[in-house]
Amino acid sequence: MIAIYPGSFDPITLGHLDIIQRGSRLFDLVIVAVLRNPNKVPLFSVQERLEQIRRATKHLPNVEADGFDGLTVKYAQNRQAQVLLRGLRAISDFEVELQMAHTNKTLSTQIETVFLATSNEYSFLSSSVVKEIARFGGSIDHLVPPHIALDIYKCYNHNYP
Ligand code: COD
Repeated sequence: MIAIYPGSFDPITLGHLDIIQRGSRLFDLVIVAVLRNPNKVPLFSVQERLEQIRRATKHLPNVEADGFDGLTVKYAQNRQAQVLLRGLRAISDFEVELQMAHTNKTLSTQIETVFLATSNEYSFLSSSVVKEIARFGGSIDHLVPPHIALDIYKCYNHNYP
């Protein structure tokens, strides 16, 4: 069974990676799909994010990273995927995720959304939190893989704290 894990991943965090790692044990292939979103100004380009994800998941043979445009379900259909994999951190995620899952169901009845609950230690973690801490010179070593921490510090012109 093929699962798409769609998102912004700007940048990918240990919380995302936990979902990918656990998803890779459930599905034959997990495709981490980065949306090319013209409405958002990202910290990293889609190409940079794909390289970060590939490096962070190189120990997982059944995980790949790809960019996509447009509707997630269309991309899933093109990749012959049956599942959209999503992570849940809190009630606030649940409301948004449920709406997204129902919307996607109206677009394709064949594709199921599967949710994995966050691991306890990552329940507070988001890409925005990581960027905010780094912007003010705090340490993010416990939140993202080391190569991504370096990329982020570089963006904010900070040395490794
Ligand atoms: N622990 C567990 N899960 C986590 C954690 C964590 N610490 N951090 C993030 N996650 C989960 C999120 O809940 C989400 O499920 C996933 O990881 C990705 O998160 P983000 O923030 O990188 O990506 P999103 O949620 O902004 O991605 C939104 C999409 C790009 C998937 C969405 O906008 C989309 O599908 N757009 C395409 C247009 C479309 O198809 N629209 C119709 C559907 S509404």
